[in-house]
Amino acid sequence: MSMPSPRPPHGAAPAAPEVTPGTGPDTTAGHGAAATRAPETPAAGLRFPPGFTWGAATSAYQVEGAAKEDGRGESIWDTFSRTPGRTRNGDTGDVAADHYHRYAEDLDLMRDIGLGSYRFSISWPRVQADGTGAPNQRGLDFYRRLVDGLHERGIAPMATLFHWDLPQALQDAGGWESRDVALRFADYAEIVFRALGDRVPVWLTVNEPKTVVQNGYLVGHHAPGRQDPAAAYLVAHHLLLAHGLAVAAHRAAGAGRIGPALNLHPCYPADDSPAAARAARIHDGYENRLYLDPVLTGRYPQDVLDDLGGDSRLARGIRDGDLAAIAAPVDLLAVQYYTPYYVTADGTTLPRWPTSQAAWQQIHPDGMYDILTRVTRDYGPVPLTVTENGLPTPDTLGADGTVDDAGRVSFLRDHLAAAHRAIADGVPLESYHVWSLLDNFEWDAGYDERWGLVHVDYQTQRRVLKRSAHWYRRVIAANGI
Ligand code: GCO
Repeated sequence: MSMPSPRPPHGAAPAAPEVTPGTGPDTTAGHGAAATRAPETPAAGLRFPPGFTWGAATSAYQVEGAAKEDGRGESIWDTFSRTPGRTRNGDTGDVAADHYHRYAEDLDLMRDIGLGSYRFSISWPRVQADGTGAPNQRGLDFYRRLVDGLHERGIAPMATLFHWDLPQALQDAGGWESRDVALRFADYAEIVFRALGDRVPVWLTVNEPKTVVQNGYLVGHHAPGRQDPAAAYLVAHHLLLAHGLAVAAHRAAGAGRIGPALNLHPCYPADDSPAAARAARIHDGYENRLYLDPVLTGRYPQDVLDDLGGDSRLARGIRDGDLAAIAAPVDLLAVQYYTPYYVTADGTTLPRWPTSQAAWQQIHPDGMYDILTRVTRDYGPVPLTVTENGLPTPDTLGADGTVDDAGRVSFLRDHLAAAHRAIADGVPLESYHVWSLLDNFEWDAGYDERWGLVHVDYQTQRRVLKRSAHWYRRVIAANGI
């Protein structure tokens, strides 16, 4: 079986030299020299289409904190992060950015930046402490307050139903290896649609199923921390089934649009050999087509099924009607882009571009263009939204009270230029969300990596808009870069 290349655990040797913000080498081959351009110089005066929506994203476990409040149950990330040795510095999401208590202040920051859309996730264990049964009204009330607060400020809510924080009780009952969890997810989705459906115009079902598969079940450096390749692809099937069942529940409930959130990675051959081309193709199967194909065409990619073997747990786990359920028509596809892969003839991956502070992330803006145009070319004109794109930078609060994250400004500008080019070439991209609004709990990397437009002092929970947030405000006002 070919091994995909999930994000390496923290501590793995960096793939290539890290970029120093603002002074890094030109990572934008063909798009001007990043190294010599002042960070706030507009790339080319690029205007986005009228109505294009600008947003930022977070997820529940990464920002909310309030881990034990108002009836919230335990999630697998509570268990995982409290297990010694699992996260950097033993960090947990117990407090995180305290968004649960400070959401009103955060909503004001969003308005100040000028966001048109806020993509957040709903914590399943806040809504159903054990993942089943009657809803916890206090949990739902929090999201109602959040959604109302967004509307009051003219910001469109975009809600993700599952961003990895599976109720621990469901993990104890088998987790995503158990088909039953997909059915429980549909019940949970129905509860949430009933409570918030009238106020949320866009829903996302499951966030990055691939990362659960790869990081949670292959490499094991995300919850639930397993290293079980056979289970991993059965987990993929059940996550996709959960997606499809949630889409069906949404149709029954009515209002709004819905789709999945997939992290996609362009997979390029590392050299010109036919063997590298073949290896890149199967790599692409594991990274992209394993998720895109069933959702958008109702079939698993045959090369991946063959590679896994006819008696794989995935193959055995597919029941009649599953693929039809998974392929329930979606209204939009949410794309998350961070890094490309370069695949050698033997199926391993090589770095080609400088990485960010996250060793797994090579900075390659053209990859954004390539992945967006590819989705449109291969799957037709399904409306697209970018729901995550960003990088960590080692931001510190200066003596003058500012945070100069010049590296984030150049990263975002170059990726937006690539997105603009994709739109010009016919990609129906309707919105873009920076990952992330706030510095937050970056999973196994804890609080060491700062991904936000807004700096968070974790001692005081004081927020400061970084230079990138001020820059993004101008981008939004101009509807372009
Ligand atoms: C993901 C998640 C986010 C991460 C972000 C940075 O893509 O892994 O959706 O929760 O924090 O991507 O790694």
